[in-house]
Amino acid sequence: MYNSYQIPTNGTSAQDLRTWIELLRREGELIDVKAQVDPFLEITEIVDRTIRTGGPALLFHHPRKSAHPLLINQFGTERRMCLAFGEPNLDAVARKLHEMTSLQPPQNFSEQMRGMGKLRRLLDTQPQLVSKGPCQELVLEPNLDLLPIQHCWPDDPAPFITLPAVITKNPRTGERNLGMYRMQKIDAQTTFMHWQIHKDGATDWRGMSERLDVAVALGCDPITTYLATVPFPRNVDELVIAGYLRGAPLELVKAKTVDLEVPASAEIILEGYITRGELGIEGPFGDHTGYYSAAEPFPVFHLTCMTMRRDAIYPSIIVGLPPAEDAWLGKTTERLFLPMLRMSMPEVVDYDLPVAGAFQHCAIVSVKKAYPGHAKKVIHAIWGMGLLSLIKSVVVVDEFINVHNYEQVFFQVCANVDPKRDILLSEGPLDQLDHSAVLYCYGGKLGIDATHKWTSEGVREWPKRIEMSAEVRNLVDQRWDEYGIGAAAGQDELPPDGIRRGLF
Ligand SMILES: Cc1cc2nc3c(=O)[nH]c(=O)nc-3n(C[C@H](O)[C@H](O)[C@H](O)COP(=O)(O)O)c2cc1C
Ligand SMILES: [Mn+2]
Repeated sequence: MYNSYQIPTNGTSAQDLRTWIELLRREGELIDVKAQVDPFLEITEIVDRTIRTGGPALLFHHPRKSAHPLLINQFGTERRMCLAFGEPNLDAVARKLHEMTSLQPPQNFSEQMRGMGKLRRLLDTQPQLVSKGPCQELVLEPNLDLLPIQHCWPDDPAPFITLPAVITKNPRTGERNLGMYRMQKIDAQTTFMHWQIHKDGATDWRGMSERLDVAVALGCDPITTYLATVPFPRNVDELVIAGYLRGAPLELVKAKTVDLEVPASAEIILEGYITRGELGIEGPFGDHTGYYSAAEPFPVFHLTCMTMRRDAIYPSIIVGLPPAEDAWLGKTTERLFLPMLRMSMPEVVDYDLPVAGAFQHCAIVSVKKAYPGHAKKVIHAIWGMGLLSLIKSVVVVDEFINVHNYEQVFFQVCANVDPKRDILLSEGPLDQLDHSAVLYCYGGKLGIDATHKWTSEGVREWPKRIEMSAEVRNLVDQRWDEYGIGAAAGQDELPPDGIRRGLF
């Protein structure tokens, strides 16, 4: 459980970017910047400093050389993520999603009624095709020069669209996918599409025949934008989940020049296509690993049309040395997937993907051990599960350890691990952005079993942990004021934002 917040909208969420901006402004979570700023590097430096101090979302009204305002850092804190969902904490969001994904046959009347409620919500929130939408108020010839696309870091070769919700359909089944993949600007009508090989977008691309239609939504409601970053299994339509979590269907309109539907309330839509076999060298790009990712071949996206709202707002994000704005996007996904992780591994108590591990290098998992080798089973299971299979190092601790307290975890690793007995070295697929891997997307894996070992796991008798008795703890709690020492220190395990900055 992370932090809980006062959320004025309680249970409801902003249905488009403009109501979201209004909400952020009302809640003191957004600052309007009227000074002219340069999308070439300057915005990055401003935002980087803002994020590192837990600062507000920024709406730059006058990016240089563009008539469109630029919104950034909308997702930069845990509270803003909670505001986006209209829920007091991220576990409440996880519960809501879990309700939907775990519809079971009801066992009794009251479960039946509850189940009907969920089913009704699911049916009532399916995406809906409508004939008109604000995202098509203006229908333009494609011209990316109009947008304040950021040139993020000094060694980037060009500006990159960093917060796009990219829509494709599986060429064989027609199933829709929504994903976020950066787009390097090549010229006013062309970009690259950074579909890493493990992603759903890349699956659709590999399955394409001569032409693959693509639509890109910029400036959706916050839930839809966030869901583009979530690695759901390929057969899940992120727009269905969006409706369910928003509590209202996502309205879609037919794109003008491609065979796809797009979110009606988005600020800007880029329509276009990818031609089979057409690749160019994308990157390098200052990435969320804290390093420049390598220049590599990626598909070329040709724009056929650009539609937008009048006075459209352009959304952006900066990634770089963690923690950056994507920290809370990742942490939200970590919370969202805990119930799903526990569906296939009920022994998992909690897990943590450290921000410093860029959500791909490290997982800490606490388990309720029930049999010899149980921790090692969990390590192997993580390496076989969805995108978690790309995790490089897995640390397993006992159920009573707080996985979010890295000092506690490190203590367990130091105290409980015999390197010869408790380290698992393996190999397998790694994230495409992992520059440390010996081979491309493939390399070594480390599992650390930091649990208490049992004699059945071949150890001498394990010692007892030092713990004060509950009786004495209660006594001291009650008498504390009497001692005159002042407020007890060290009760908060985590700072208010849940990120232990001192440990990066
Ligand atoms: C800000 C941001 C930028 C991202 N850029 C990329 C990218 O360029 N390429 C990529 O493959 N994944 C990128 N991701 C991760 C994907 O969005 C994520 O893996 C998501 O699950 C992709 O959707 P899919 O599972 O439907 O393929 C990015 C995530 C964020 C938060
Ligand atoms: Mn997907």
